[in-house]
Amino acid sequence: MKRHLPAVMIACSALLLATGCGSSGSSSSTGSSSTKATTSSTPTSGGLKPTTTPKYASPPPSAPVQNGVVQIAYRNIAIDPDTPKVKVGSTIKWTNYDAVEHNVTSEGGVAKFASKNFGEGGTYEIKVNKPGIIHYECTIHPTSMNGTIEVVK
Ligand SMILES: [Cu+2]
Repeated sequence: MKRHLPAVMIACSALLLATGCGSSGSSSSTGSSSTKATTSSTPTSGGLKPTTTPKYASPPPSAPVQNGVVQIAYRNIAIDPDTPKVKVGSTIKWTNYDAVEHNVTSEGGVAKFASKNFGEGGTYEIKVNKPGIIHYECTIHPTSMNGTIEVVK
């Protein structure tokens, strides 16, 4: 099922990106007014830039292997750290430090999970029991909030 789909995945991501951008950029619905500029400040006008597609960066080979409870911060519509390398059996714990809601939703790999949307001060945690790569994102802000967890034995 995942053998022959790169083109589809790209198209799909681009779609996600386009709709995500459109809705969050032009809406005037709730709060979140000026807190979004940080990462990639306004391109031209259309905003259909392939460079902002979620990339799921990988941890550098030299990254230390963490274990126990590994903390990840959701801050400024970004993930920190976004590419931790952890030992099997670790607990990953996300905390939201933003005034807007986020979620943690797996997008492929050795674990499957999906949190609810949670607001400032909210947390979500999972335990990783299988070695391999996990990709996840906040489905509300997928272009700037996508991350990778590498689980090693
Ligand atoms: Cu988010």
